[in-house]
Amino acid sequence: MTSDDAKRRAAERACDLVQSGMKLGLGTGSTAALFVAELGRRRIDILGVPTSEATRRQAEALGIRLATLDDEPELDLTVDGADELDPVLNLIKGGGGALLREKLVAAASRRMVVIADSSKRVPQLGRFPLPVEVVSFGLETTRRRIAACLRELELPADIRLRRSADDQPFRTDGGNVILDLRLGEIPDPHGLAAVLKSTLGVVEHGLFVAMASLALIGGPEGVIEMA
Ligand code: ABF
Repeated sequence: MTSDDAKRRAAERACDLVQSGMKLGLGTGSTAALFVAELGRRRIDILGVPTSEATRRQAEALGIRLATLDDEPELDLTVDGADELDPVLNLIKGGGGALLREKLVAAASRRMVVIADSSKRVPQLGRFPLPVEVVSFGLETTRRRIAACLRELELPADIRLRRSADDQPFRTDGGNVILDLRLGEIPDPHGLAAVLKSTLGVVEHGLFVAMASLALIGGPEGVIEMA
């Protein structure tokens, strides 16, 4: 079974949770795109709030009714992918650069369900570089501030500015840039999340701590549910 097949299984299972009339947060990334495609295929009448311009374009093309978070500040459910998830459903997200909108939409939802293939499951977060969205003004000062915090927490201060294919700094939908933190392991996701959140220049980080209530993990044996 390919990784795409595993992701598709998880995406289809998530679609089973969707009922007509729901207000849905629509995630970003290849797994979330399979979910959106399946929603379109099943023609379930929902109102979607996309977490990126890419997802907005996909949903629009499928004829899914869309709203913004300002129109609909309370959502029933968000379905989104992840870069890593640990056994208690803490996540690293933002590999695709949409972490800020993903977090805003997930936080506005009564329930967040993660869909992924089994390669995303880890015993401890941190192998995947942690994305941190920062304002580009004063970037070097913010980078130094983050490095100092990491040293204080005895974590490696290997911080890299994300670049696009044309070697220019990658820009998020909000016009900010992303620093990827190569930490190796994150023994205390809560603690690191709090420290990053209070660092000047940081807009948001890709740690989603205690936000997801269910993960659907696709694989050859079917779909495993983690709650
Ligand atoms: C989004 O897409 C993310 O936050 C994460 O970075 C990524 C996962 O991508 P994929 O589903 O393509 O593996 O959900």
